[in-house]
Amino acid sequence: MHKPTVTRALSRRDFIKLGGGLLGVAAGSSLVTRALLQPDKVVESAAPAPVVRTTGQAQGPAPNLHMAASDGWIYLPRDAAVPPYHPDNMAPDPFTTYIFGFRNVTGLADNLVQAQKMKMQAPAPTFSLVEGEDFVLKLTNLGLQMRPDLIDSHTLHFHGFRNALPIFDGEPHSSVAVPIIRDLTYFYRPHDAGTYMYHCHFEETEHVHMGMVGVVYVKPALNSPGHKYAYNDPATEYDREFIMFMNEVWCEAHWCDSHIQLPEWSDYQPEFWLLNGRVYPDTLEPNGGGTDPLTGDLIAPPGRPDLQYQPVSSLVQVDEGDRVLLRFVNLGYIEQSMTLAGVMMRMVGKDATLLRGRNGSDLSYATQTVSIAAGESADAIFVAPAYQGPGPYDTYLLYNRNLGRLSNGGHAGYGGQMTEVRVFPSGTLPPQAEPNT
Ligand SMILES: [Cu+2]
Repeated sequence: MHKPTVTRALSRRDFIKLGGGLLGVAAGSSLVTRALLQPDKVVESAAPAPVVRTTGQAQGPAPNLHMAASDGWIYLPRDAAVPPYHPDNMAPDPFTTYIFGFRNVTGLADNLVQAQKMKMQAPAPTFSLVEGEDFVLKLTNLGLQMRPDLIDSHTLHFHGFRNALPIFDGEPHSSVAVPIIRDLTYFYRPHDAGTYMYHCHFEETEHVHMGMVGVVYVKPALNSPGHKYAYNDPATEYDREFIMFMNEVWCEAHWCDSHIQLPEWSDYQPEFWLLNGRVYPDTLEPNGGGTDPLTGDLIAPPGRPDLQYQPVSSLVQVDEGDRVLLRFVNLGYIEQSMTLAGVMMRMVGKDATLLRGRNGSDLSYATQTVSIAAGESADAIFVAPAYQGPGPYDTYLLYNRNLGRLSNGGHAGYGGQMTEVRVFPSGTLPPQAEPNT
């Protein structure tokens, strides 16, 4: 089809329209192709403030959250040996396993941010947004300490989030990524409550498996002081919430990255099945102590220096009668099914979508098992059963019902994706301030 030829130069407004990574989409129009053939005009049009800048320059909006991307070391049980890949002979004591990852460095001085190179955590930090409230996130790429030969960029892709502009999507194939020692500020305006996930999208088969994965959730506008909901539906009210983030570790791939080798991804065969970055029984250990303001480094959980970079406990502690929201996210590569033995859960949301029909019909359902494929999320609420005693609490198991995934490295004994739900007598626990506490 013939279109009239447009010869005018690219205006500043046209350039802003292009700025969202729409170059590929728009490239078919004669306006764009002709304008791009006039490079001096394009340069002249580059008036908007640059969003990419070097670390430390004080400009642009103050971020709600500042994330750093780099590499690091974590701990998986040493006695679950997978020779020669686990424990990794390059790992500094007490760690065993090389990762790529993220850290929350919000508010840290620039020198402390830089000092977090090779101190990333697994999984990446959970963060939340509020429906209708703008959110600004700065991502700084610190480079990979163990692999100076790799000049990999990183991105932060908010999986399932509807972006107006690809430049904020962290999907580098149609937009931009963050090179080493640079940072990029992403902007979000969340409209839809629910449980999402995020990951680096740069060379994603590798970067996702190496640990650049985490949970982000959007709180609904219905929330008010003293009342928390999963969605804008009174039936989704809860008292306590726990994130259950699932992925795997294939030791050979992690070893290859620390030893400057290339894994063959079609051989994918993980040996460790992680819940919030740890395997049972470490899943029951307490949370880490947050960020040390003097060094910017993570404070290890009490008595467990080896879990310094796996700060999230999966232990579910609740009072009888509590309404408990479990936010399941699977960002491994294999479908999982998690069973809460003896307690019925109600699935209220799937993939950040309330299970309710357009005509208002209730599509939620009761189950003891949540099946969740890679890249999916699920929101399940259970009511903690009455405390029966004796003992300080009753214990229920939450575990992967594929029993082959309840061992570490294929060795004898329990391991993998398992944790406990402990039900205390009414009035025992203080109100919950943060998830997984
Ligand atoms: Cu990356």
